[in-house]
Amino acid sequence: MERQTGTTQTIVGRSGRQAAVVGLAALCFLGVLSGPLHAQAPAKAPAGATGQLVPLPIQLPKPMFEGTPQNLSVPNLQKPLGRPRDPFLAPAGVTNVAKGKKVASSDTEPVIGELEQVTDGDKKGAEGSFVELGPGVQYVTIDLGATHEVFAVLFWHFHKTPRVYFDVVVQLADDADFKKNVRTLFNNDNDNKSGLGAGKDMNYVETAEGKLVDAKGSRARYVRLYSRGNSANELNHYVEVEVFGRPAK
Ligand SMILES: [Ca+2]
Ligand SMILES: [Ca+2]
Repeated sequence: MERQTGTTQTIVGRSGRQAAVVGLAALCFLGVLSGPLHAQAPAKAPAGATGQLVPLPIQLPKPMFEGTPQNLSVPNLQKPLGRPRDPFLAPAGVTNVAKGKKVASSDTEPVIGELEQVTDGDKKGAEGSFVELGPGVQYVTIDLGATHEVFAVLFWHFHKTPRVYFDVVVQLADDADFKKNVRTLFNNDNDNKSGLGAGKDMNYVETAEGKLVDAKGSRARYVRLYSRGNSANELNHYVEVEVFGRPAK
């Protein structure tokens, strides 16, 4: 649609109203003919990208609830999209490089479950498929084992029931202690309660789709996710964290 609008504006500038009317009619005609074909065409790579971009090979778990989440009195809450998330494009061959990787945490003795569950590939929303960390600010750190080009971080805190996790911050770094080359990909702690700096991202409701954060091909070995309790209790949970990337050259 953007391209069609641009073409129409060009015609108006060049040849006046009559040409614009003719151009619009032609575009509408073309639109009728090509509309269904366009709808089925695969997503195109943005101009200037190197190599072929394809949708991330995301495999979603079964939803545990349907429809619009119940009313949650949470400020700065993102409105649900009401349809599946658009495909996220990344270079062909990018996979979940976090699967089975080592996980460390601010809570070394989880209340329920084990830290390994953060990267074990089990994304089910059911009981037994999440690790529960203590109250307050807690984080998990995933060691990718080597420097990777990271394109997206996809994570599920909990998706058995609709919840909002607070002060979600996602960071990349070159070291396990997050002192070297720290980059923040997402931060919805807008009042800086967690002390990592105020973020501008919005609160969101957990669903089976998980939360996908753009990492723009950043190079990093370590990925860290923070949270500070949720709308149902003060605890912190992780069902799974996926990091879509490829080994850095
Ligand atoms: Ca898991
Ligand atoms: Ca906050």
